[in-house]
Amino acid sequence: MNAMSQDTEPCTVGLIGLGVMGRNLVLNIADHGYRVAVYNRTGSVTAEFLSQHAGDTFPDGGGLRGCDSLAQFIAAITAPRVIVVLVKAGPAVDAVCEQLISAGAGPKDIVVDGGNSLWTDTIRRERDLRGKLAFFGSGVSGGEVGARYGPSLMPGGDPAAWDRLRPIWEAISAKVDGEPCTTYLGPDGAGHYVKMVHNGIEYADMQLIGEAYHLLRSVTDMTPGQLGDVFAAYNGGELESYLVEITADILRQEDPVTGRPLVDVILDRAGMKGTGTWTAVNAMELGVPATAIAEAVMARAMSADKDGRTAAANVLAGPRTQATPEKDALVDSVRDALYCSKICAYAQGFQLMRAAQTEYGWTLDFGEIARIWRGGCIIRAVFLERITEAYRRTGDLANLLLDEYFAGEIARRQDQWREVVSRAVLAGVPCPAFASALAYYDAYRSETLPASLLQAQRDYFGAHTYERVDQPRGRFFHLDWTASTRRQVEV
Ligand code: 2AM
Repeated sequence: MNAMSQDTEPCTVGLIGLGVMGRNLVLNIADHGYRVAVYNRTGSVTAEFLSQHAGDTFPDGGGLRGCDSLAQFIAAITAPRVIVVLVKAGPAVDAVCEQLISAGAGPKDIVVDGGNSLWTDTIRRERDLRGKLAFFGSGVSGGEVGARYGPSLMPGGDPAAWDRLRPIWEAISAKVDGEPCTTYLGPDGAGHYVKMVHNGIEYADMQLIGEAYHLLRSVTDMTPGQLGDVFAAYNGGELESYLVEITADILRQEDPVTGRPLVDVILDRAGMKGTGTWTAVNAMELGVPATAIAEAVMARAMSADKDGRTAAANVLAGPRTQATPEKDALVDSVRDALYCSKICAYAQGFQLMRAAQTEYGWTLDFGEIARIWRGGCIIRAVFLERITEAYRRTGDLANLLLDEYFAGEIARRQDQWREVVSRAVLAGVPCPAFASALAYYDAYRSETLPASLLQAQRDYFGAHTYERVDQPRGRFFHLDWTASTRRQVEV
C-alpha cells in the first residue's frame, strides 16, 4: 500500500494540484460522496494534506486517496475517468495534460481545467488534445470558502463530457433557491471566457466600491469604522452583495499591531493576476466599450506606482479645499452613484459576452449566466436576480440599460450620480470608474456623437472617407480637401 494512501478503494474522481483552491475543492467533492484520488507535483504537499484530513469522515462513502505518482493516480481512478486539474494557469496545464497522457490517461478521460485559463488556451487545448484526452474547461469562482462549500462553476466544452461531469458539478456548486450555481455555457472556451468576464466585472465592482469609500473618506470627516457602518447600511438595500458586505467588515477592522484602522496601514498598491486585463484587452479587440472594466484595470496600474504618486503629490496642485457637504445626503447620493455605475459596469460585461458569442460562435444564455453568479462567486449579489429577470423578459435584450427596471433605476438616481461625480471632480478625488460609467451612459443615450467631426478629420488627413446621414449606410464619400474647389466624390 502506498504510504500516502488512506485506503486503496477505487476512486470516481481525481484532482491534481493541491493549492488553496484544489485542497478545498477536493474536500467539497468528497463531502458529496465521491472518493477522490489526489496528486500534487510536490509530494510533501499531498502528504501534509492527507495527514491534516486523516480523521475526517465524509458522507455517503466519500473519501480521499493520496497518490505519489501520476501512474498511481491514473490506476486509482475508475475509467472512464474524471480528473480535475487545478494548477497554475499557463504552461503548467499543458505540462500536466502531457504527463497524464504519458501516465496512461486516454481519450475517454475527462480532464477538467478549473484554473483561470485564458479561453483561447482552452480552445487550443481542447482541439489539440482531441483523441488523446477529453479536455474540458471550467471557471471556478468563490475563493477558498467557495471552493470548499459551494463555488459558482462555469463549464464549457464537449456536451458529452458535460453530461458526465454534471452530477459532480451540480453537487458541489453553491445553491440559490435550491438551484445549483452551474450551467453548461457552451463549447470549447465558453466557460473560461465567461469566468474571465466575471473577473472583469469583479474588478469594476471592487473599483467602484473603492471610489465610493475614497470620496466619502476624503470629503467628510467619517472614520473608516463609521464608513463600515455606511457600507453595512448599503448592504441592506439594492447593493446587497458579498463585496459590499466584506467592505463593511474590512472598514471596521483594526490593525492588530497598531490599533489603527487596518485599511490605513495596508499599502495602497493593488495586485492583479491578469483576468481583468484580459477582459479589457478583449473588449478593445472586439470593439466593445467596456469602459468601467478597463478603468478598473488602469486604476490598479495607477495604484501600483506608489513611488511615482508619492513624488507627484508634492509637485502637482489640486483644487482649493471644497466646502464639506451635508454628510447624510452625500452618503445617500454615493449609494445611488454606486448603483448606477454598477448597472453600467454589468451592462458592459454582458455587452462584451454578447459580442463574444457572435465572434466565437457560441450561444450564451445571459439570464442563466446571471443566475449562476448569484451564489458562490465573488460578485454574488441580489442584483444579479434583476439581470436574470431582465433577460427572461427580453431574451435578445440589446443592452441591460434598456431593460425597464434598469432604465427606471438610473432615471431615478441619475441626478445624485451626476452630483457625486461632479463633487469628486471638484474635490480632486479620482473616480475613474464612476465617471467613465456615467460617460458610457450619456454616450449610449446620445443619438448624436462628435464622431462626425472625427470622420471628417480622418478623411482630411488620410482620405479615410465618411458615410452621410442622408445616404444609405455602406456608401462612402471623400472630400477633396486639398483642391481649391472642394468637391465630394463617392468612393
Ligand atoms: P506544487 O505544490 O508542486 O508547486 C498551485 O500553484 C498549484 O499548481 C500547486 O499545487 C502547484 O504544485 C501546482 N503547479 C504549478 N505548476 C505546476 C506544474 N508545472 N506542474 C504541476 N503542478 C504545478
